[in-house]
Amino acid sequence: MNTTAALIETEYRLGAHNYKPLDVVLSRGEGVYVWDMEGNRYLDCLSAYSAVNQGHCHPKIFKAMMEQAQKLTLTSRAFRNDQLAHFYEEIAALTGSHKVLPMNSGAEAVETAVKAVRKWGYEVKGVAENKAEIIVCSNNFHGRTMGIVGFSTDPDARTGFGPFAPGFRVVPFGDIDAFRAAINENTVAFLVEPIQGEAGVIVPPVGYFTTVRELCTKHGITLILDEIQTGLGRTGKLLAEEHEAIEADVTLIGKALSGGFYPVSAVLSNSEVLGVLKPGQHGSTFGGNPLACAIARAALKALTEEGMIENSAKMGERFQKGLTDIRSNIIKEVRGRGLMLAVELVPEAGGARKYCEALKQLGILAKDTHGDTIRIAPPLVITAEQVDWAVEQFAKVLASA
Ligand code: IF1
Repeated sequence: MNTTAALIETEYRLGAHNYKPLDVVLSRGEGVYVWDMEGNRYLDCLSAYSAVNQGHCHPKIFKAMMEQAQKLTLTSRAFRNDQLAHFYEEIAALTGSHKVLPMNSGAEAVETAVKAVRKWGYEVKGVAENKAEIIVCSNNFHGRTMGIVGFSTDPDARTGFGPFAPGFRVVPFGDIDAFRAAINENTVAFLVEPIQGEAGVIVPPVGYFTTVRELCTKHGITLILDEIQTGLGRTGKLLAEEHEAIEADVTLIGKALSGGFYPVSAVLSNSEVLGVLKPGQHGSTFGGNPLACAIARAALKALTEEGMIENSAKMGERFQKGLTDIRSNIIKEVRGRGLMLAVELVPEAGGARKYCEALKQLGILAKDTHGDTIRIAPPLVITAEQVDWAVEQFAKVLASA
Protein backbone atom coordinates (compact mmCIF):
# COMPACT_ATOMS: atom_id res chain seq x y z
CA MET A 1 0.00 0.00 0.00
CA ASN A 2 1.19 3.47 -0.83
CA THR A 3 -0.70 5.58 1.67
CA THR A 4 0.78 7.99 4.19
CA ALA A 5 -0.19 5.78 7.11
CA ALA A 6 1.18 2.62 5.46
CA LEU A 7 4.54 4.21 4.66
CA ILE A 8 4.89 5.54 8.20
CA GLU A 9 4.06 2.11 9.58
CA THR A 10 6.62 0.41 7.34
CA GLU A 11 9.30 2.93 8.25
CA TYR A 12 8.60 2.28 11.89
CA ARG A 13 8.66 -1.50 11.50
CA LEU A 14 11.79 -1.81 9.35
CA GLY A 15 13.81 1.31 10.09
CA ALA A 16 16.05 2.01 13.04
CA HIS A 17 14.31 4.50 15.30
CA ASN A 18 17.11 7.06 15.35
CA TYR A 19 14.72 9.83 14.26
CA LYS A 20 11.28 11.02 15.31
CA PRO A 21 10.09 13.01 12.28
CA LEU A 22 6.86 14.96 11.99
CA ASP A 23 4.26 12.71 10.39
CA VAL A 24 4.29 14.33 6.99
CA VAL A 25 5.36 12.23 4.00
CA LEU A 26 6.77 14.48 1.31
CA SER A 27 6.78 13.49 -2.33
CA ARG A 28 7.56 16.66 -4.27
CA GLY A 29 9.48 19.91 -3.89
CA GLU A 30 9.97 23.11 -5.86
CA GLY A 31 11.65 26.29 -4.66
CA VAL A 32 10.56 27.08 -1.10
CA TYR A 33 7.66 24.61 -1.22
CA VAL A 34 7.23 20.89 -0.60
CA TRP A 35 4.09 18.78 -1.06
CA ASP A 36 2.94 15.74 0.87
CA MET A 37 1.30 12.64 -0.62
CA GLU A 38 -2.17 14.15 -0.24
CA GLY A 39 -1.08 17.19 -2.23
CA ASN A 40 -0.91 19.58 0.73
CA ARG A 41 1.64 22.32 0.17
CA TYR A 42 4.08 23.50 2.83
CA LEU A 43 6.58 26.34 3.06
CA ASP A 44 9.81 24.56 4.01
CA CYS A 45 11.39 26.41 6.93
CA LEU A 46 14.13 23.84 7.48
CA SER A 47 15.61 23.42 3.99
CA ALA A 48 16.95 19.98 4.90
CA TYR A 49 19.10 21.61 7.59
CA SER A 50 20.31 24.21 5.10
CA ALA A 51 21.23 21.77 2.33
CA VAL A 52 18.62 23.16 -0.07
CA ASN A 53 19.58 26.83 0.20
CA GLN A 54 19.04 27.15 -3.56
CA GLY A 55 15.46 25.87 -3.24
CA HIS A 56 14.10 22.40 -3.91
CA CYS A 57 14.93 20.81 -7.27
CA HIS A 58 16.65 23.89 -8.65
CA PRO A 59 16.29 23.52 -12.45
CA LYS A 60 19.85 24.50 -13.35
CA ILE A 61 21.42 22.19 -10.79
CA PHE A 62 19.07 19.46 -12.01
CA LYS A 63 20.19 20.07 -15.60
CA ALA A 64 23.88 19.90 -14.66
CA MET A 65 23.25 16.67 -12.77
CA MET A 66 21.37 15.05 -15.66
CA GLU A 67 23.95 16.05 -18.23
CA GLN A 68 26.85 14.81 -16.15
CA ALA A 69 25.05 11.59 -15.17
CA GLN A 70 24.70 10.69 -18.84
CA LYS A 71 28.42 11.14 -19.41
CA LEU A 72 30.38 9.95 -16.39
CA THR A 73 29.50 9.57 -12.72
CA LEU A 74 32.40 7.99 -10.89
CA THR A 75 36.01 7.23 -11.69
CA SER A 76 37.48 7.03 -8.18
CA ARG A 77 40.53 9.13 -7.50
CA ALA A 78 42.73 6.37 -8.89
CA PHE A 79 42.11 8.13 -12.20
CA ARG A 80 41.41 11.75 -13.00
CA ASN A 81 38.14 13.24 -14.24
CA ASP A 82 37.44 16.36 -16.28
CA GLN A 83 35.25 18.07 -13.64
CA LEU A 84 37.48 18.14 -10.56
CA ALA A 85 39.92 20.84 -11.70
CA HIS A 86 37.06 23.14 -12.67
CA PHE A 87 35.42 22.61 -9.31
CA TYR A 88 38.71 23.43 -7.53
CA GLU A 89 39.20 26.54 -9.59
CA GLU A 90 35.70 27.87 -9.01
CA ILE A 91 35.50 27.18 -5.28
CA ALA A 92 39.03 28.54 -4.73
CA ALA A 93 38.26 31.73 -6.66
CA LEU A 94 35.02 32.22 -4.77
CA THR A 95 36.44 31.69 -1.28
CA GLY A 96 40.08 32.68 -1.69
CA SER A 97 41.26 29.24 -0.57
CA HIS A 98 44.54 27.77 -1.77
CA LYS A 99 43.84 24.08 -1.33
CA VAL A 100 40.67 22.02 -1.59
CA LEU A 101 39.91 18.47 -0.47
CA PRO A 102 36.54 17.12 -1.59
CA MET A 103 34.57 14.65 0.53
CA ASN A 104 30.89 13.69 0.71
CA SER A 105 29.18 14.25 4.04
CA GLY A 106 29.82 17.10 6.43
CA ALA A 107 31.11 14.72 9.09
CA GLU A 108 33.73 13.47 6.64
CA ALA A 109 34.93 17.01 6.04
CA VAL A 110 35.26 17.50 9.81
CA GLU A 111 37.16 14.21 10.21
CA THR A 112 39.42 15.20 7.34
CA ALA A 113 40.24 18.52 8.99
CA VAL A 114 40.97 16.83 12.31
CA LYS A 115 43.38 14.42 10.63
CA ALA A 116 45.11 17.10 8.58
CA VAL A 117 45.50 19.54 11.43
CA ARG A 118 46.97 16.92 13.76
CA LYS A 119 49.54 15.98 11.14
CA TRP A 120 50.24 19.68 10.57
CA GLY A 121 50.76 20.01 14.31
CA TYR A 122 53.43 17.31 14.35
CA GLU A 123 55.17 18.13 11.09
CA VAL A 124 54.95 21.91 10.94
CA LYS A 125 54.27 23.22 14.43
CA GLY A 126 56.54 20.63 16.08
CA VAL A 127 54.15 19.20 18.66
CA ALA A 128 55.43 16.01 20.34
CA GLU A 129 54.05 12.74 18.94
CA ASN A 130 50.43 11.98 19.92
CA LYS A 131 50.19 15.11 22.07
CA ALA A 132 48.16 17.29 19.69
CA GLU A 133 45.15 18.99 21.24
CA ILE A 134 42.17 20.51 19.46
CA ILE A 135 39.97 22.98 21.30
CA VAL A 136 36.22 22.64 20.64
CA CYS A 137 33.12 24.27 22.17
CA SER A 138 30.45 22.96 24.48
CA ASN A 139 27.13 22.31 22.73
CA ASN A 140 29.01 21.88 19.45
CA PHE A 141 27.52 19.95 16.56
CA HIS A 142 29.94 18.68 13.94
CA GLY A 143 28.39 15.36 12.89
CA ARG A 144 27.82 11.78 13.97
CA THR A 145 31.01 9.80 13.38
CA MET A 146 32.99 8.22 16.22
CA GLY A 147 35.71 10.84 16.18
CA ILE A 148 33.20 13.67 16.31
CA VAL A 149 30.74 12.36 18.90
CA GLY A 150 33.75 11.76 21.13
CA PHE A 151 34.09 15.51 21.63
CA SER A 152 30.37 16.27 21.72
CA THR A 153 28.91 17.48 25.02
CA ASP A 154 25.40 16.29 24.17
CA PRO A 155 24.56 13.15 26.19
CA ASP A 156 22.28 11.83 23.39
CA ALA A 157 25.10 12.12 20.88
CA ARG A 158 27.76 10.36 22.98
CA THR A 159 26.32 8.25 25.80
CA GLY A 160 26.90 4.56 25.20
CA PHE A 161 29.20 5.03 22.22
CA GLY A 162 32.60 5.14 23.94
CA PRO A 163 35.51 4.65 24.24
CA PHE A 164 36.46 7.86 22.48
CA ALA A 165 39.65 9.29 21.04
CA PRO A 166 41.57 11.68 23.30
CA GLY A 167 43.04 15.00 22.24
CA PHE A 168 40.10 17.39 22.56
CA ARG A 169 39.56 20.16 25.08
CA VAL A 170 36.11 21.72 25.52
CA VAL A 171 35.48 25.40 26.30
CA PRO A 172 32.19 27.35 26.49
CA PHE A 173 31.17 28.92 23.15
CA GLY A 174 31.58 32.69 23.01
CA ASP A 175 33.81 32.84 26.10
CA ILE A 176 37.10 34.34 24.97
CA ASP A 177 38.79 34.03 28.36
CA ALA A 178 38.03 30.32 28.50
CA PHE A 179 39.48 29.90 25.04
CA ARG A 180 42.63 31.82 25.97
CA ALA A 181 43.05 29.72 29.11
CA ALA A 182 42.73 26.44 27.20
CA ILE A 183 45.65 27.19 24.88
CA ASN A 184 48.94 25.41 25.51
CA GLU A 185 51.99 24.39 23.47
CA ASN A 186 50.16 21.30 22.16
CA THR A 187 47.16 23.21 20.82
CA VAL A 188 47.03 22.65 17.07
CA ALA A 189 43.55 23.91 16.26
CA PHE A 190 40.32 25.52 17.36
CA LEU A 191 37.32 23.85 15.70
CA VAL A 192 34.16 25.94 16.00
CA GLU A 193 30.87 26.85 14.31
CA PRO A 194 30.54 30.60 13.53
CA ILE A 195 26.95 30.37 14.81
CA GLN A 196 26.03 27.22 16.70
CA GLY A 197 23.19 25.50 14.84
CA GLU A 198 22.05 22.46 16.76
CA ALA A 199 22.65 24.30 20.04
CA GLY A 200 19.72 26.55 19.02
CA VAL A 201 21.17 29.19 16.65
CA ILE A 202 23.54 30.74 19.16
CA VAL A 203 25.22 33.92 17.88
CA PRO A 204 28.47 34.69 19.74
CA PRO A 205 29.17 38.10 21.32
CA VAL A 206 30.37 40.79 18.88
CA GLY A 207 34.15 40.71 18.63
CA TYR A 208 34.52 37.11 19.78
CA PHE A 209 35.85 35.83 16.48
CA THR A 210 38.07 38.86 15.96
CA THR A 211 39.88 38.02 19.20
CA VAL A 212 39.80 34.29 18.45
CA ARG A 213 41.54 35.05 15.15
CA GLU A 214 44.17 37.19 16.90
CA LEU A 215 44.88 34.51 19.50
CA CYS A 216 45.11 31.76 16.86
CA THR A 217 47.59 33.78 14.83
CA LYS A 218 49.63 34.70 17.91
CA HIS A 219 49.89 31.11 19.17
CA GLY A 220 50.20 29.31 15.83
CA ILE A 221 46.80 27.66 16.12
CA THR A 222 44.81 26.63 13.05
CA LEU A 223 41.36 28.20 13.12
CA ILE A 224 38.91 25.70 11.64
CA LEU A 225 35.46 27.16 11.00
CA ASP A 226 32.73 24.60 10.49
CA GLU A 227 30.59 26.48 7.95
CA ILE A 228 28.74 23.35 6.87
CA GLN A 229 25.52 24.94 8.06
CA THR A 230 26.36 28.67 8.24
CA GLY A 231 28.18 28.79 4.90
CA LEU A 232 26.99 29.33 1.34
CA GLY A 233 24.65 32.22 1.98
CA ARG A 234 22.68 30.97 4.95
CA THR A 235 23.59 33.90 7.22
CA GLY A 236 23.42 36.56 4.51
CA LYS A 237 27.09 36.30 3.52
CA LEU A 238 28.85 33.68 1.42
CA LEU A 239 30.65 32.60 4.60
CA ALA A 240 29.64 33.61 8.13
CA GLU A 241 33.28 34.55 8.90
CA GLU A 242 32.68 37.71 6.84
CA HIS A 243 30.42 39.12 9.57
CA GLU A 244 33.56 39.75 11.64
CA ALA A 245 35.83 40.28 8.66
CA ILE A 246 38.10 37.41 9.63
CA GLU A 247 39.55 34.52 7.65
CA ALA A 248 39.71 30.97 8.87
CA ASP A 249 42.79 28.85 8.10
CA VAL A 250 40.51 25.93 7.33
CA THR A 251 36.86 26.23 6.28
CA LEU A 252 34.47 23.29 6.11
CA ILE A 253 31.52 23.37 3.76
CA GLY A 254 28.90 20.79 2.80
CA LYS A 255 25.12 20.65 2.66
CA ALA A 256 24.22 23.46 0.19
CA LEU A 257 27.41 22.82 -1.75
CA SER A 258 25.19 20.49 -3.79
CA GLY A 259 21.90 22.33 -3.35
CA GLY A 260 20.55 19.13 -1.83
CA PHE A 261 20.99 16.91 -4.87
CA TYR A 262 23.78 14.75 -3.61
CA PRO A 263 26.17 14.73 -0.62
CA VAL A 264 29.15 16.94 -1.41
CA SER A 265 31.48 18.48 1.17
CA ALA A 266 34.89 20.07 1.06
CA VAL A 267 37.78 21.15 3.23
CA LEU A 268 39.13 24.52 2.10
CA SER A 269 42.46 25.55 3.51
CA ASN A 270 45.68 27.43 3.18
CA SER A 271 48.48 25.44 1.54
CA GLU A 272 50.18 24.63 4.80
CA VAL A 273 47.51 22.50 6.49
CA LEU A 274 46.20 20.38 3.61
CA GLY A 275 49.75 20.38 2.26
CA VAL A 276 50.77 17.78 4.85
CA LEU A 277 48.60 15.05 3.29
CA LYS A 278 50.55 12.80 0.94
CA PRO A 279 49.30 10.07 -1.44
CA GLY A 280 47.66 7.22 0.44
CA GLN A 281 47.09 9.12 3.68
CA HIS A 282 43.48 10.15 3.10
CA GLY A 283 40.69 9.70 0.59
CA SER A 284 37.22 8.49 -0.29
CA THR A 285 35.70 6.40 -3.10
CA PHE A 286 33.14 9.05 -3.97
CA GLY A 287 34.96 12.25 -2.92
CA GLY A 288 35.65 14.49 -5.91
CA ASN A 289 33.71 12.38 -8.38
CA PRO A 290 32.62 14.05 -11.62
CA LEU A 291 28.91 13.94 -10.82
CA ALA A 292 29.49 15.61 -7.44
CA CYS A 293 31.79 18.22 -8.99
CA ALA A 294 29.33 19.07 -11.77
CA ILE A 295 26.50 19.41 -9.25
CA ALA A 296 28.58 21.53 -6.87
CA ARG A 297 29.67 23.82 -9.71
CA ALA A 298 26.04 24.41 -10.69
CA ALA A 299 24.99 24.84 -7.06
CA LEU A 300 27.64 27.51 -6.45
CA LYS A 301 26.72 29.25 -9.68
CA ALA A 302 23.03 29.38 -8.75
CA LEU A 303 23.89 30.76 -5.34
CA THR A 304 26.09 33.57 -6.62
CA GLU A 305 24.54 34.41 -9.98
CA GLU A 306 20.94 34.45 -8.83
CA GLY A 307 21.47 36.86 -5.94
CA MET A 308 20.59 34.33 -3.26
CA ILE A 309 23.16 35.55 -0.76
CA GLU A 310 21.91 39.15 -0.92
CA ASN A 311 18.34 37.86 -0.73
CA SER A 312 19.22 35.88 2.37
CA ALA A 313 20.48 39.05 4.08
CA LYS A 314 17.41 41.07 3.08
CA MET A 315 14.75 38.46 3.71
CA GLY A 316 16.49 37.37 6.90
CA GLU A 317 16.23 40.87 8.28
CA ARG A 318 12.56 41.09 7.25
CA PHE A 319 11.75 37.69 8.75
CA GLN A 320 13.56 38.44 12.01
CA LYS A 321 11.85 41.82 12.36
CA GLY A 322 8.46 40.22 11.65
CA LEU A 323 9.03 37.59 14.30
CA THR A 324 10.33 40.14 16.79
CA ASP A 325 7.17 42.22 16.32
CA ILE A 326 4.88 39.32 17.25
CA ARG A 327 3.33 40.07 20.61
CA SER A 328 3.24 36.85 22.57
CA ASN A 329 3.79 35.93 26.19
CA ILE A 330 5.49 32.67 25.24
CA ILE A 331 8.30 34.05 23.08
CA LYS A 332 11.50 34.41 25.08
CA GLU A 333 13.81 35.51 22.28
CA VAL A 334 14.06 35.81 18.50
CA ARG A 335 17.61 35.55 17.20
CA GLY A 336 19.80 34.65 14.24
CA ARG A 337 21.55 36.07 11.25
CA GLY A 338 20.35 36.14 7.65
CA LEU A 339 17.97 33.24 7.14
CA MET A 340 19.37 31.22 10.04
CA LEU A 341 16.76 32.11 12.62
CA ALA A 342 15.30 30.79 15.85
CA VAL A 343 12.43 31.57 18.15
CA GLU A 344 13.06 30.47 21.72
CA LEU A 345 9.95 29.93 23.81
CA VAL A 346 9.64 30.31 27.55
CA PRO A 347 9.74 27.02 29.52
CA GLU A 348 6.03 27.42 30.41
CA ALA A 349 5.14 27.08 26.72
CA GLY A 350 5.56 23.33 27.13
CA GLY A 351 8.12 22.70 24.40
CA ALA A 352 8.46 23.78 20.80
CA ARG A 353 7.33 20.52 19.21
CA LYS A 354 3.60 21.14 19.58
CA TYR A 355 3.97 24.57 17.96
CA CYS A 356 5.77 22.94 15.03
CA GLU A 357 2.81 20.56 14.76
CA ALA A 358 0.45 23.55 14.73
CA LEU A 359 2.57 25.32 12.10
CA LYS A 360 2.36 22.20 9.97
CA GLN A 361 -1.44 22.45 10.06
CA LEU A 362 -1.09 25.99 8.70
CA GLY A 363 1.29 24.95 5.93
CA ILE A 364 4.73 25.57 7.43
CA LEU A 365 7.35 22.96 8.19
CA ALA A 366 9.76 24.01 10.92
CA LYS A 367 11.85 22.02 13.37
CA ASP A 368 12.05 22.19 17.12
CA THR A 369 15.44 21.89 18.75
CA HIS A 370 16.59 21.62 22.35
CA GLY A 371 13.02 21.44 23.59
CA ASP A 372 12.08 25.11 23.59
CA THR A 373 13.44 26.49 20.32
CA ILE A 374 11.86 26.61 16.85
CA ARG A 375 14.49 26.75 14.15
CA ILE A 376 13.63 28.69 10.98
CA ALA A 377 15.78 28.34 7.86
CA PRO A 378 13.85 28.56 4.59
CA PRO A 379 15.51 28.28 1.17
CA LEU A 380 17.35 31.50 0.27
CA VAL A 381 15.02 32.13 -2.67
CA ILE A 382 12.12 33.07 -0.39
CA THR A 383 10.27 36.25 -1.39
CA ALA A 384 9.07 39.16 0.76
CA GLU A 385 5.47 38.03 0.25
CA GLN A 386 6.30 34.54 1.42
CA VAL A 387 8.16 35.88 4.45
CA ASP A 388 5.20 38.06 5.41
CA TRP A 389 2.81 35.15 5.02
CA ALA A 390 5.06 32.94 7.15
CA VAL A 391 5.26 35.59 9.87
CA GLU A 392 1.44 35.73 9.93
CA GLN A 393 1.29 31.98 10.48
CA PHE A 394 3.89 32.16 13.27
CA ALA A 395 1.84 34.96 14.83
CA LYS A 396 -1.32 32.81 14.75
CA VAL A 397 0.38 29.90 16.44
CA LEU A 398 2.45 31.81 18.97
CA ALA A 399 0.04 34.61 19.83
CA SER A 400 -2.90 32.28 20.37
CA ALA A 401 -0.97 30.43 23.06
C1 IF1 B 1 21.21 15.01 11.54
C2 IF1 B 1 21.57 19.66 13.74
C3 IF1 B 1 21.54 20.91 11.71
C4 IF1 B 1 26.34 20.56 11.03
C5 IF1 B 1 27.57 21.17 11.23
C6 IF1 B 1 28.70 19.25 10.49
C7 IF1 B 1 27.51 18.57 10.26
C8 IF1 B 1 26.32 19.23 10.54
C9 IF1 B 1 27.65 22.58 11.74
C10 IF1 B 1 27.54 17.16 9.74
C11 IF1 B 1 25.07 18.53 10.36
C12 IF1 B 1 22.81 18.18 10.71
C13 IF1 B 1 22.82 16.70 10.61
C14 IF1 B 1 21.38 16.35 10.93
C15 IF1 B 1 20.90 17.37 11.87
C16 IF1 B 1 21.69 18.55 11.48
C17 IF1 B 1 21.62 19.73 12.28
F1 IF1 B 1 20.30 19.82 14.11
F2 IF1 B 1 22.01 18.57 14.26
F3 IF1 B 1 22.27 20.68 14.22
F4 IF1 B 1 21.76 21.10 10.50
F5 IF1 B 1 21.16 21.93 12.39
N1 IF1 B 1 28.71 20.50 10.96
N2 IF1 B 1 23.96 18.92 10.76
O1 IF1 B 1 25.20 21.22 11.33
O2 IF1 B 1 27.12 17.09 8.43
O3 IF1 B 1 27.59 14.66 8.14
O4 IF1 B 1 25.25 15.40 8.44
O5 IF1 B 1 26.48 15.95 6.34
O6 IF1 B 1 20.09 14.51 11.40
O7 IF1 B 1 22.14 14.49 12.17
P1 IF1 B 1 26.59 15.68 7.81
